[in-house]
Amino acid sequence: VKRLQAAGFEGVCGHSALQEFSVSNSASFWAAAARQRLNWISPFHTTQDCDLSRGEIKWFEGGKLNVSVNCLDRHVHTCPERVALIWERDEPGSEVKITYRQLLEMTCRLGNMLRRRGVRKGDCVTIYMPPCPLAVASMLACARIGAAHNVVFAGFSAEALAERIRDAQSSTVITVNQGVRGGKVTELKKAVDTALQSCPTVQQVFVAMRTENPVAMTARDIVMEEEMQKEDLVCEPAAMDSEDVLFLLYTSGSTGKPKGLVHTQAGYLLYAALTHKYVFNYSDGDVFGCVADIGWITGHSYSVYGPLANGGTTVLFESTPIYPDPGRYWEMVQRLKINQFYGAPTALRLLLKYGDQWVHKYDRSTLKTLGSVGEPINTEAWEWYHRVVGDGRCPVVDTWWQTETGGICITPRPSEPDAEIVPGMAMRPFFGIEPVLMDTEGKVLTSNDTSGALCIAQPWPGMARTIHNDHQRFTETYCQPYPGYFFTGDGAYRSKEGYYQITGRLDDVINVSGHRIGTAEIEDVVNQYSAVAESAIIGYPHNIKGQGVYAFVVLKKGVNAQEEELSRQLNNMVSKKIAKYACPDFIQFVHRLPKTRSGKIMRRVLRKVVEQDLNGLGDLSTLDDPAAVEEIIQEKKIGQ
Ligand code: 6R9
Repeated sequence: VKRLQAAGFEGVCGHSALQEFSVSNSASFWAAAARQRLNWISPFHTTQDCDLSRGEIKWFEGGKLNVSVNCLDRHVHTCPERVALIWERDEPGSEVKITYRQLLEMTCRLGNMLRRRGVRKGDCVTIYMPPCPLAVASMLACARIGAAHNVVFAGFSAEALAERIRDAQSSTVITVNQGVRGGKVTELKKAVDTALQSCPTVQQVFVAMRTENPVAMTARDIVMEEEMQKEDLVCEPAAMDSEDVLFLLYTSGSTGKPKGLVHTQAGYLLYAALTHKYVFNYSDGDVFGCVADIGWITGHSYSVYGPLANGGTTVLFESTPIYPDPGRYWEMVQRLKINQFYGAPTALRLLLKYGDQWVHKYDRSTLKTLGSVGEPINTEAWEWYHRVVGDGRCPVVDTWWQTETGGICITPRPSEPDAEIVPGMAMRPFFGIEPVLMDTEGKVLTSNDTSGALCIAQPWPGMARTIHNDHQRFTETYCQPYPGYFFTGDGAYRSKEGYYQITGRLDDVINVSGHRIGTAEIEDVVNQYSAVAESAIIGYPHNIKGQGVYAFVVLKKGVNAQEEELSRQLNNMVSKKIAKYACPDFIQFVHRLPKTRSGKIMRRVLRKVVEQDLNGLGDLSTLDDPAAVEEIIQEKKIGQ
């Protein structure tokens, strides 16, 4: 143990010993890591002060640091001309490279601009932008002056944006005039205008010009590039406490309202940096290609904070996997000489259908590690990724984690480049992570070859600290289901060898093309439609999207409308209020929903119906009216 502590743990003793040490001596492990990996303005005095049962999580108290200094200034001192960002724009071959020096300058100008325009430490700035250098610089500028950021995925509708701006109480929004994706222009500034009709707190909107097309500007709008040019290249970084808020990021839960998970400074950054380095075996000079949007946690941790904290070169991907053709990813790998590629199973499933020739066309010899994230990866996609994309040479790391965990928690090769990998398994915990499986009674399952609810037994620095303005929801969701443990909402299987495989959500959250969405959120929108009495939204297996959306809709009595027209209108509403990906693939109008006698919709039964597993309907004895199920089976839309 002494040796491990002294050596700071790099390359020492092999993975198992290190992993054991990191869990049983978590405070000394993380203290050593924090001292070694982060630049501190003043040192922390208490490594950890956590009470999982109350959801009180504090790391590195007493310490002061600035996240943007850790991501920029310290690398500018050693290698100012190293490329920090490669902006892979929608049109292949039009990429833009930004060095660490340039990114620091952009960040400082933006930091000064925000400060001069009244943004203060503790304020929250909403960023509604596609992946681009100005978006990253905006995030880092917030970090520099001590404001929190709230990045909203640019695919979200105006209403979804408005809800997040209101909840975050932002008075400043940063956006672009238009987005460009898959050869199409999206009207992002217009969406902001619509959103702001219901956001009275917003006083100013900075608009960066992604395209040359002018957009309508109002008195509160400011052209960002012009404004930045007025600013100084030097911006004094704020000295932040370890536990000050770094950002909010909204994600879906099992009830209607999205929750703004809160991540703080030091612990989050340390965890993103360490996982980025060890999970992907990232070395100096590598080009890291995470194709996630910056509006998701994957973009935060592995396009922005992890790679930049490590002084890496990171790709910002603006396009889609099939633009201009299904060879896009691999053409990009060849052109940018990407060494680690990190993407989602849904894209792989889509691409493998187009055939191997799209992959073979391009030189992928730079690739060293292939990562997967966001949803379970099926064997076919895993094998294809490994055999075709990686030519059987590159390890595939199936990384399990969540917005809540801040960074990767279960993954095949934390620090051990030659470890065994079982296809389709997330395998082993990262340092400091102690996964446990729980049975239905809330007892820890100690044996192997068993399945249960996945919990994590002790806190780690990257975990979310609370839900913005709703700590009670935080403790109820994550801490109370299994007191003393962090509950993930996922189920998992632990193999005979002790390896983990994630089996999927245990709650009413579904995963459509890697986008997490609560079924209740969609129901909420559908139920707002005047003709609808009630609805039930169910996820069903979909061979490309992973899960698709199936809607059961009960109309109000006396409504006599055309089903096709109604379906079209309901789809429009969902797309307008949430996003396109949340739209149902099937809408089945039914007379009634199967309910328990206490009035709860029996989703389990509906799920079995859409999965076409009629033998698995299970116990129907609590059903109020068994005929309801029969009707639904007769009229079901799927599998006909
Ligand atoms: C990083 C991210 C989290 C949920 C999570 C789980 C699913 C993520 C997975 C996976 C199986 C993997 N998930 N990675 N399921 N294998 N490798 O995706 O965060 O958007 O918060 O979603 O995604 O169900 O609970 P987030």
